[in-house]
Amino acid sequence: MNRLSLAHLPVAPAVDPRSLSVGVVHLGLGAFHRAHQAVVTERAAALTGDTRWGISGVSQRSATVREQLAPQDGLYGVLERGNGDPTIQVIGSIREVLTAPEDPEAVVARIADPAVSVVTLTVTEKGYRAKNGHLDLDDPEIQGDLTGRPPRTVVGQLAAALARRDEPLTIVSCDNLVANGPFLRQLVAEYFDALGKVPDVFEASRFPASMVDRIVPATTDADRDEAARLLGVRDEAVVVAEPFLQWVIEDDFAGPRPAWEQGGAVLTHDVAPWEQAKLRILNATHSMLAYLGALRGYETIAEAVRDEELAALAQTLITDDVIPTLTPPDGLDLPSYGATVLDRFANPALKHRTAQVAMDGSVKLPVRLLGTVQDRLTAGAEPTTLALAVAAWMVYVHTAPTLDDPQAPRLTAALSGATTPAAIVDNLLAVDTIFPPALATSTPFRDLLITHVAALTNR
Ligand code: CS2
Repeated sequence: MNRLSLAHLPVAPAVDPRSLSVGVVHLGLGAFHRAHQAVVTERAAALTGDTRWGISGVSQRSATVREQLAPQDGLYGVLERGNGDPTIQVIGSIREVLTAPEDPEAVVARIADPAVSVVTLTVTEKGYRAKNGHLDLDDPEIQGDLTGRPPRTVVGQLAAALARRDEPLTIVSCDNLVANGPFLRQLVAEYFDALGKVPDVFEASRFPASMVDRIVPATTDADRDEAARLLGVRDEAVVVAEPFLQWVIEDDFAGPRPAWEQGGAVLTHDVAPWEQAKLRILNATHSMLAYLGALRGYETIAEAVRDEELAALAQTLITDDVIPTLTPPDGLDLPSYGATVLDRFANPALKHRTAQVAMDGSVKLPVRLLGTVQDRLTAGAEPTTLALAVAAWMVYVHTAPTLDDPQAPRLTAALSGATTPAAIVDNLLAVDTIFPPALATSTPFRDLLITHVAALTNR
């Protein structure tokens, strides 16, 4: 069977890829970007006829993504799995693939290119290399970048490129972090502080916040076979997604940008209420279902949320513990949003693995759960179900045969010799890169955690 490419194109993308020049650099060329920003960017180009916004995608790790996309001229399918039969659409907005570890200089040069005015990022929580809310200056890769070598970290890449630019840049974080844009700006500022020089262009550059939402499970061989069946050609770069897609972006740009609003994004002056609602409702519930579901032996989120007891707990988390901490963004009804989220999780065709959502808990928990716990405690409330979610993570960390987490060594060390619920809770609460002092020393929180850990380990 032929491989998808410009020469073997069963369905044309919305825009002729050959007409696009590179105007956006995307850092973190994983499945999520391909199913999200790349789709919105292409739709915008199709509707406006503006051909300046082809994407240069940067893979931060292995060459796998390049091996998948380059032989396909950057083309790939988005396999949408909703209620009915799956559908597939070929996307052509990615015009170049760079692999950072192989050619770090090319990444800096591309971001510094005057034709590029926007950088977007999906590098996951750990890609920011922060510790306790600041750039981790003890991180060996950050230290390496600060010596002036071709940068290997995201913050290093952005800083090196900004230092070379004459025109300001807009950098749009699309990761699940609180105030992601301002946070990234602060990390880049801390990097420049450590260097002892700030380029002029930094002040005028912009770091809008953005909220992204689409469930994109890791692609499997079965998905690739399905894509081949639907397309009649092999697509090694296919990604799977649910029909739902949302992108809310703070309208704060330093220069030209794609007309993303034409592609379905919402441009607004205040992203914070959207972002808080999404992180605290969707991502928090996702993590809770991942840990509780994995502990019950469920492979997928859909199986977990179809367990009546777990579905009821997810609902209680949203209604009792999360919604009271939120201010709804204009036009969003929080209870119905919560209901939609649980419906989306129940999509059996997605096969989103609990193990995938469970990974990197040490960097996800603070963003999704711990801020809400803190708010409830401050309000004098008992965050019972939030504590259950955190306890489920604790038991998962304690029992998982292998731990996929940037802090795995520290977590394993913290738990060595801990056998009682109180010891498990106390040893993990003492991990100060996860739990801020106010939570680590909260008696009501600790008591709830011990009760839940005891119940979960008894099952
Ligand atoms: C998930 C998210 O893997 C995870 O931790 O909670 O990737 C989630 O699927 C997306 O944020 C949905 O927009």
